[in-house]
Amino acid sequence: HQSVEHINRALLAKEFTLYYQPKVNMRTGAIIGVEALIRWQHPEQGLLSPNRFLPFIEEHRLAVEVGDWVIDSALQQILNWQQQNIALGISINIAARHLRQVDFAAKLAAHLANYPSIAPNMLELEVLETSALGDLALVSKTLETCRDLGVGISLDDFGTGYSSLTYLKRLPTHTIKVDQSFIRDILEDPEDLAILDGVLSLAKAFGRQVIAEGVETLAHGDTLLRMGCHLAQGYGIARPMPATEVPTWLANWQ
Ligand code: G
Ligand code: G
Ligand code: NA
Repeated sequence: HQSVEHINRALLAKEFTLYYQPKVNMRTGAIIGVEALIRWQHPEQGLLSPNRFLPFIEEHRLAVEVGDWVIDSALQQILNWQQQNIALGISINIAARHLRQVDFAAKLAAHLANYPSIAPNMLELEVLETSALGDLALVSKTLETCRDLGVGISLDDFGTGYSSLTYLKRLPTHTIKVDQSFIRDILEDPEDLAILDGVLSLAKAFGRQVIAEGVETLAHGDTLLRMGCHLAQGYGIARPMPATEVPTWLANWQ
């Protein structure tokens, strides 16, 4: 399934789908949104996770087509939930190649204009810190335009790339997502705890929110709360699920 032709056919056949993983405020219990995670419902191979096909897509211009599909699908889903009286924002992952397109922000504005009943702050872009973003001046300008549209911006997998601090300083992000590799061992590893503490101070100084990724247990949640990190996402809260399961999950939360 690693060819441009296969991916294009899958797009046409509507074989891609988005799963959604909730993000919560553990202190208040509020649901702050969901992250959209792409899956490929392959006719022969079943449900494929992104690591099976995204690396290939991101080497090609296809990253733009798939990325545009993700933006439109997320907006469609926000509208669909709105019509069920569910006000739920969606975060989408943006590939570096997609973000580097000079018309990225203009196209995002055009997508939003197709959904006049959706407030732009219902959409958030997760920018992957590990992917070389390339021309930082261009990316920063693009993200500023997106921010000015009202769209949220978060810096994903924070701490794992080679230019975390530069990105923190230069990119207009609202939120930092601490990579799950720093969260996993916080119960037993004082060094990871020190990293988390440092990231929380940095974020505070820069006026950014922090969300912890990969929160798998209640004990992780308790430790994070004690450290002052209230926002969390992870299997301990919910696994990524199809859109149809989200309303039931919301009704049963707490
Ligand atoms: O569930 P998980 O296997 O969903 O996702 C693995 C990784 O794939 C995520 O960490 C994320 O960075 C990436 N990913 C998931 N969905 C998308 C998407 O729609 N677009 C892009 N560019 N990356 C995605
Ligand atoms: O980096 P990004 O936020 O896009 O990461 C999402 C990836 O992490 C997806 O593959 C998702 O399925 C996975 N994920 C989400 N929560 C957890 C968790 O609690 N533990 C682990 N191991 N993976 C998680
Ligand atoms: Na992400």
